[in-house]
Amino acid sequence: MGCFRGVALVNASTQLARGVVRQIIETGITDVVLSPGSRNAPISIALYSAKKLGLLNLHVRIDERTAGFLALGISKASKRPVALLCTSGTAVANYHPAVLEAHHSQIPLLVITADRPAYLRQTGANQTTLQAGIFGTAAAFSADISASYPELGTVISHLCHGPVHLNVQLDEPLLLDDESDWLAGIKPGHWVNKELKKSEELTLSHSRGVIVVGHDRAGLSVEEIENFAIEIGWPLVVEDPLSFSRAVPHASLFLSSQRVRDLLRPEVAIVVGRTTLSRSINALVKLAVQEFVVDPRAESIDVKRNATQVFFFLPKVEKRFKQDSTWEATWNSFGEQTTALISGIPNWSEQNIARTLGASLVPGTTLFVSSSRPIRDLEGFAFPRTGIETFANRGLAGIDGNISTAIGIASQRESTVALLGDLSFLHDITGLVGPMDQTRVNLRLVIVNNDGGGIFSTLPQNGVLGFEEIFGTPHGLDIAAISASFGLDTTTVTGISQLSEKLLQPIVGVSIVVASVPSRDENARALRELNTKISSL
Ligand SMILES: Cc1ncc(C[n+]2csc(CCOP(=O)(O)OP(=O)(O)O)c2C)c(N)n1
Repeated sequence: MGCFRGVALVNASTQLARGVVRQIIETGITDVVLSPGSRNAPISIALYSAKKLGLLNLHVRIDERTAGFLALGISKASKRPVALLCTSGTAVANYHPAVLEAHHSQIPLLVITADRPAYLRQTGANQTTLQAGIFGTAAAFSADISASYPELGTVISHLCHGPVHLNVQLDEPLLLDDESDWLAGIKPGHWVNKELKKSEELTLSHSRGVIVVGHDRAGLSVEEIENFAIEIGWPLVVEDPLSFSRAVPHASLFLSSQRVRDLLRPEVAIVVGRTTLSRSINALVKLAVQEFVVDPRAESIDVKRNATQVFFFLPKVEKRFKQDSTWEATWNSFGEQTTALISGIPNWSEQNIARTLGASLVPGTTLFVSSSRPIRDLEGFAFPRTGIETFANRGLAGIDGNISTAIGIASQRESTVALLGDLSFLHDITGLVGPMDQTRVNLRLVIVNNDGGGIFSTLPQNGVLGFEEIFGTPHGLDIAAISASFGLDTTTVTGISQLSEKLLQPIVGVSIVVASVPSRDENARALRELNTKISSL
């Protein structure tokens, strides 16, 4: 028994749990994703009290892997830390994928795992493993705390570097033995993101340069990058064309031609963030005489990032070159020629689905896009525009947790669309299990169903012995029936006008549109044919 801030006598675990929850609220954390269990009961009960008083939004998910990605999505969209809580044992390990993704994207997740007291470790006690520090270097900070009242200041301060792990040892009794008003007078805090703004300068003396922007923009805003690019005046090559209307269209496609790359060989490339989608863009960057990288993550995560110079923030630019109008005109001309070429792609194809979706999203819509072909089809085939806010899990490009991340993002926005491959959908099917009413979510999931991993047909392993069994992995499942079994409004579309019509309808609640497409083989063939045409540009 102990005295918590002089309020009442409570058991040690309840006291500890309440201390943790108070500090969560005082830090400015507003959302917690909880997965049920016994060992975490004191914290779960304390969180519920806080929720009842309107101090926290509590999201409950039975699957910790799903919960982790839900928290990731909420944090990405709200730009605030989100806390997770689970019980001891395998539950903890289920957070690992989301923790890794959060680490590589520097997303502040406060991962709270309940544990038995340290004296029970390695004694054969039930549901007890060495879970303190289990996330290794993926956690910006790990703490293993026990009954004495913990000040979480240090723990919380590390959230600006990514996920933080708080392992909490809770001894029995686990249930509360008083009903005191322990949250009286609490003042919810306001989370302020640490701004990384230092003044470093970059002098540019060559006129033939290019600015390349990775999908997650290294966490920088579209506006900051736009202004930076306008000031420099070089062609803008982006992985996410839905955020930059002045980007050169279809650059990832025309740069796949060695001849075009040689013609467009830049003297300087400025790379904002990481470019993880197209070999063609990375090949162009390699041709540059000088490469400058702008990415805050190079300070702590990608510390071996190699470039002429690495900046952790957008530098102030001193321009010592004359604008070369023919340089930009050459880039634009390849963009225009490619636009003309892709108008010939099959109408009902994965490429045209991405292109149509990119063009038809209503301004103000938020888009989440899964890894694999969907994000590459948007990169290559969507025409540059603005008015859409885009998200993807590009930290580690996993096909896991995509539904959950999209739901997390959608819970923070009015209207969200997610474009997912069928395997990405199936991988996170438990993301659909959960009381959707707890999170106000307007989300339309568009599933491109090519019955397996379409990307592998576009890669060199296409055609190896056993390809279908070990790469293609057809599942033969009825995605629409699966989603309908979750009680979700489900439509199957098999034509581009049907899809366009659907995309224009208001997004209310969670619904699923299954875009059933021709074979993965046909898709790869269409891409090859296009590449052949591009190589003769
Ligand atoms: C968690 C995880 N497991 C495996 C992979 C490897 N992988 C990359 S793409 C892919 C197939 C994705 O299929 P789907 O989502 O249907 O998209 P498609 O390739 O058909 O566009 C796989 C298995 C991964 N990126 N992440």
